[in-house]
Amino acid sequence: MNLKVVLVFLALSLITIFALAYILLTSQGGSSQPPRCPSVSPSAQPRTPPSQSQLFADLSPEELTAVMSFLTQQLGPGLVDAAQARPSDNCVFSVELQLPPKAAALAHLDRGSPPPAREALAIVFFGGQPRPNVSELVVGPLPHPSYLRDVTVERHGGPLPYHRRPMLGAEFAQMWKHLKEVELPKAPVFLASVFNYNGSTLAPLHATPSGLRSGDRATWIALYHNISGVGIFLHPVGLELLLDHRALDPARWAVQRVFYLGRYYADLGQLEWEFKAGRLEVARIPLPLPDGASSLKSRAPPGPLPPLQFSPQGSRYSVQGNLVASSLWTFTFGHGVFSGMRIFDIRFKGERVAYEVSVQECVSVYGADSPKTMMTRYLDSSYGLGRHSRGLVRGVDCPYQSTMVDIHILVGTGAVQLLPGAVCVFEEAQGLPLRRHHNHLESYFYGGLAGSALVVRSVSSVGNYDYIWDFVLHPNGALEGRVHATGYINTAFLSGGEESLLFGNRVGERVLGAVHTHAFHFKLDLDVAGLKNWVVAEDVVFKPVAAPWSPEHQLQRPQLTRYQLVVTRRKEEESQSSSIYYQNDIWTPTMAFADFINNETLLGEDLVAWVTASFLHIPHAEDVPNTVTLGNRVGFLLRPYNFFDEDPSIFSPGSVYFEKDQDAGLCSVNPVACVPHLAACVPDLPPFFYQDF
Ligand SMILES: [Cu+2]
Repeated sequence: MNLKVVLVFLALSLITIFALAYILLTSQGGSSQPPRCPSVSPSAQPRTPPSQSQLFADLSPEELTAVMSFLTQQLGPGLVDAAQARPSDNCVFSVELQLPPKAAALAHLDRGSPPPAREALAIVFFGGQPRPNVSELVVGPLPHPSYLRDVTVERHGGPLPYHRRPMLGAEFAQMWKHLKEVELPKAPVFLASVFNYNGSTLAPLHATPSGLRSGDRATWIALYHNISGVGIFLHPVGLELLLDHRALDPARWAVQRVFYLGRYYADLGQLEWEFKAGRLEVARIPLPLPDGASSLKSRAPPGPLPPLQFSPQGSRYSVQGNLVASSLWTFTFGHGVFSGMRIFDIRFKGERVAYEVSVQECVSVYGADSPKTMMTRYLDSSYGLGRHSRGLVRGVDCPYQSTMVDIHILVGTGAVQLLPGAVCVFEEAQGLPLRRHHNHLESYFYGGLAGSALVVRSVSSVGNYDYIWDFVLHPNGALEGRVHATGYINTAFLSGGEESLLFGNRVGERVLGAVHTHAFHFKLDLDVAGLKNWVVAEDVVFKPVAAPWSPEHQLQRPQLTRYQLVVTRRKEEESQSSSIYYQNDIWTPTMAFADFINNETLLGEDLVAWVTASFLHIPHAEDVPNTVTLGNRVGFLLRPYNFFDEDPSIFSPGSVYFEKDQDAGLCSVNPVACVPHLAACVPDLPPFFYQDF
């Protein structure tokens, strides 16, 4: 074979190799996209749930509309839409589900009795009556109301004075209108020179309660710089005004005091006069920058997304209306306009363990040296924990494959409001074994279960803060409630005096992150193995004991002791621990929670545990722009305690067990070995969609 032939042969071989490689690579490229998995994203099913969950379901848009129509017809033509109502008008403040009495609900759920009448609770402000008041009206039966019952006196021991009414959006708007149109024009030079005020660059934040004694409605209002796209909460300018807005005619409202840099003034006119005379010490505060420290816009270059979790074999739970079911748990959820998230008829493996687990209240008490902040004691149910829930963002607020559920509310306006995707349900992969053991004494085996839990979540964005409420159901029968705080901190102007740092840390040029508490109240109406429950509170003390076999030596032995715990008998009239009327009259609560506690016997009764979880928040520089959820979490955990004969998670799907001589790589031996095969398809993720603005 001569050289020419060899070269031609080599060239042909190379061409063939390249051609084969190309075909191989392109054909691999064509099939490198794995097939799509079967649909695994459970969507919320329409509201045709079994009647058991209908008992606790929030009112549908049709029911809310029917109640409004009925009230309009019954209460006469003088009714004004709450969105436009003046204090001297009559308006429907809110309509929501009236929870059924427990006895009637259980008779239906457990003994097949007819369901109790479905009813609504309407709160009506009667500002246009000779004796203005707030009335609570039960309206039923739904969906076609025919009766109306005034329950105000039976629930509150008398009429509800008008000054206790929660603030309407319309009242807040009217207060700001008064300041902008009547008060701020008294100091045009001062406001423009010191704060760059141009008519829109200041916004108000209110202290609550509004006053110092029962009957007051006088609110300290602090002004903050207001630039589009930036949270105002981190931009105090140091000016605060005390507005008396008790009069039903806004024309009679008046500013009683003005506070600026540690001094009090009669009104803004005095401040203007002293400023012009050069006698006023001022702190000139530049307008915040749209991309400054308080902005939430990303300051990182684009990069890969964080890990996703998905269910390779499809969802292990279902959501039908407000009924959630998995192989171990079933419950129904609701969303109180004021009290927020709640779940009912909670069953583990078919057996009820709790009748109701709900949020009751969310309290923050602040300290600082400015009047607005030192006055602030937020009782957020008054603003509405459910009312201020907003659409949750897939992949951030909830795992991407969560089931998003729409909520409808009617509060502060006569129209039904849709909160799209304000509740999410998902199964959480915890990245931690719930249990595991690797045995290497005498015999060799491994057993474990990946930690996962069924979660229902909503987030209340009440002003500056966002509270993430979770009820978490674990495969070992444990029930957890938890809340994380995030969002903007509330700040005060840093006066510069040394004393101001007694109340927190400096978090901006002239900004004090004010110290405050967060306290959350939960209601736990447990029905473990029936209605009759016992409270057995146990703690452990270490007691010295002589070793029986060697009495001259002592050992410290842990021993159970009894422990004080506050639990009450369940009473229909003690259904809630807080009230939306406390915020504006904290001095004379109509029904104080402390009165729930008496010396009643708690053995073999239907019991409710009232749980407070709280933490102290001393804001620091890293709270800017937002407080992070990490470390700002509290809650409760209810674990089975001799209720089962063994850990029921042994029955949970997904358990792993293999022995030394087994091939753990085989799908038939170890379900986790199936994952590479199962995950060889692309999860069928729903498109990203958000509409809650
Ligand atoms: Cu805080």
